Amino acid sequence: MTLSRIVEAKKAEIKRMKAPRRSLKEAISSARGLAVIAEIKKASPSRGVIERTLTPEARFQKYVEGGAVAVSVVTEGNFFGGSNETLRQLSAISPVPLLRKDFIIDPLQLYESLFLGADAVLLIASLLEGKKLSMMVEKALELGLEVLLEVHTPDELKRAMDTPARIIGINNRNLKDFSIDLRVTQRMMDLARKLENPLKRKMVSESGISSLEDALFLASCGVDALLVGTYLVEAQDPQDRIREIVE
Ligand code: IGP
Repeated sequence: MTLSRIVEAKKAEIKRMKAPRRSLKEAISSARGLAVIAEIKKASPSRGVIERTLTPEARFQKYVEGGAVAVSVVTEGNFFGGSNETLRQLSAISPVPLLRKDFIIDPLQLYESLFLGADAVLLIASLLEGKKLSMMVEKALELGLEVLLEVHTPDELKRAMDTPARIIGINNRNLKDFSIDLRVTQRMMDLARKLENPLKRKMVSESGISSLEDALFLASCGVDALLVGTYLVEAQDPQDRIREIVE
């Protein structure tokens, strides 16, 4: 019967849509030393425009060349100058997993991320109250999207550990006043080890990394990866900065 064959073919198509093509968790695991997730971001509320030299494509190539295990693409347009189109274009050519960085508060945005070609999405614990956090994490995973779950406070870390998210991001930046404190990573790593021993999740330190010394300090806190934006975006040759950190 033709209809059943059409449906069979559709089922296979849907299965492919749901299959993660590039795994962020595996990319972090397979890094030889410290993994770097390099971010493409045109502007930020705290700094204004920061990208002054390269197109997203050119910057992307340099990140991959430098040894970034994954690339974070900020798609938020109004405050960060990002665009969904950039993510779509990079997804078609990327050999590394792509993280969609946006303010995801509704399941519809998870479907959108999938269709834009994201491999993983950022979810921010402080924006998802109560049961909504687990619900959104589960929904993303169900769609074959990996989750980088961002936390900034002990309470958020505890909530994150109660979800099935396999990658936790510790944001050194306080999103309320944009202040940076790298010791947030140190304190949260201590707590993470108390909450889950041995730690089974990949831990990422995010934001405010502006020198090799910063990277080495965060590595000493025991994180698996660093998410670096501004420090790389301000460099015309970001591949050198990435190499310095990963080597
Ligand atoms: C990168 P920085 O300080 O290296 O540019 O930070 C990244 O952590 C930051 O862009 C970020 C972000 C976010 C952006 C962290 N959480 C949530 C948008 C949304």
